[in-house]
Amino acid sequence: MTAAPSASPPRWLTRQPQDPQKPLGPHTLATCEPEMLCAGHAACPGCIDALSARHVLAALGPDTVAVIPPSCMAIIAGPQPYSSLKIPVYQPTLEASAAAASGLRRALNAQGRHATQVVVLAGDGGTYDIGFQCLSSAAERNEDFLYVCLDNEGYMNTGAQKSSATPHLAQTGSTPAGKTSRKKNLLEIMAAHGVPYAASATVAHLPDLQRKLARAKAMRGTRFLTLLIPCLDGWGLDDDAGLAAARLAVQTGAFPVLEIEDGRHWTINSERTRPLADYLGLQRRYRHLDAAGIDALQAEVDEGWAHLARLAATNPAPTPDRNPWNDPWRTP
Ligand SMILES: Cc1ncc(C[n+]2csc(CCOP(=O)(O)OP(=O)(O)O)c2C)c(N)n1
Ligand code: SF4
Ligand SMILES: [Mg+2]
Repeated sequence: MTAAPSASPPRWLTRQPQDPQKPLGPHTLATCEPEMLCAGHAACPGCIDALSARHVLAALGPDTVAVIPPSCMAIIAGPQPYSSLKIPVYQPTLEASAAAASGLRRALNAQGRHATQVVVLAGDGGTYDIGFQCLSSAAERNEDFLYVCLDNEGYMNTGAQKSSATPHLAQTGSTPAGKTSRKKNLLEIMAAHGVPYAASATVAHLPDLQRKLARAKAMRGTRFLTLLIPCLDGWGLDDDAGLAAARLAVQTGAFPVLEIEDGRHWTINSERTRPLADYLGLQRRYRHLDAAGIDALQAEVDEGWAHLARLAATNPAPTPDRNPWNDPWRTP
């Protein structure tokens, strides 16, 4: 006997459009900020793309408009009127996020809505590669928005192809033998534009991320924040390993957590406490490496870290509260 078809349609079909006049829901985040990303979104279970966006939006507050180009985050935000976000979302082409954000900012200013935040939530492909021309020219004009790159180190939404954010030797769908070139150093490129604020962070170090979001929110001009998002599917991680991978990326120095003010004051907010092999061993995309491959990557991390240390030593942050040793994320 076949089962009778269910009388009720799938839950996502029955969700009602968000009422912009309705007060935002209860304060559910640890920060007591209003929640702006609803449950029931379409991220892969366990993915920290959604968790990261949730904290970014909570820090910015309800008076925010988002620009989200094609990416995993666009899938998570979902189509109107069924969007998982309680704020207005504009989806531009993959090339055009920074131009869209520039235009939105100017339109809001023309309406006198100077306090409304404009935030871009874009993937690494839409930032390092396809949207880079737009981002560079907006940064050169010092357009007033916060650009958050959700860096999962590949074109993940379309099946895990390599981007210029993919690290050296990592396997992707389009680099099955391992990527032959290194990851583009976008943070340093943004610093070279002289933007007021450029920083890296992860949601696995939440107090550090929240502090950086608060600082970025309080500034005007182009603010750039890149967040490492271990992709469960593309990196070959267990469903519950996203946060552990982000933590290991920082602890091994594969993803240094830092801040750059006005393009010239460098502060390293993390320290290296573990060998790179601990981080690589968690991921399927490095399973093809032998000991020599792992050593080569360790040498690259060492070299990158020495370069950063020189920058931070010769161009330190101007005020004492930027001292990384005071950063709250350092406590377990
Ligand atoms: C110009 C252009 N090329 C290709 C695509 C197809 N496309 C849609 S989403 C996507 C992946 C974007 O990757 P990324 O920005 O890293 O975001 P992720 O999916 O990894 O979150 C691609 C290639 C497109 N929309 N526009
Ligand atoms: S493909 Fe990767 S980054 Fe995208 S939602 Fe799934 S786990 Fe997250
Ligand atoms: Mg990506």
